[in-house]
Amino acid sequence: MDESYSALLSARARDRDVRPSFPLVVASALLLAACGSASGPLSTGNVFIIHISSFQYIPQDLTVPPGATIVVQNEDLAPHSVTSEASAGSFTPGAVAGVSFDTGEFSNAQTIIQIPSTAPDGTVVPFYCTVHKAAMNTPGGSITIRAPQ
Ligand SMILES: [Cu+2]
Repeated sequence: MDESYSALLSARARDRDVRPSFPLVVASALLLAACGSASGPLSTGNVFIIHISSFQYIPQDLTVPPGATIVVQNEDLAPHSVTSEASAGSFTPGAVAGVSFDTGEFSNAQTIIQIPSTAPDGTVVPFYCTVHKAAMNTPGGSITIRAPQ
């Protein structure tokens, strides 16, 4: 399951003209969640959404558990990305505590960020847009990883 899904994401990254519809992405994410077993990283309720609209990340700061799936929906015709950085405002791709992600540039479409199930509790990963950097209306945001208490 995980391998085929990774292959799907890789294929999508290679061919940017092929973009599944939003319902397909959500259905895929929910299907993955439903497939999560005791040994899997996903469980029901682990799907979150970041919208990008009018050059703003909504929400700007999001808290998720380890193993979360984050659907990123860019509603702008302009291309944006959600790209992790080691420190907020550096506008350089990077990782915090081994956690990194990068949607790549995409417009008017959806893609997925997968937070590792091994992501350390309390990790705060800043992110930015590789296309617009400080020119975004929200120049960045953050994903905080918080294990369920
Ligand atoms: Cu942007």
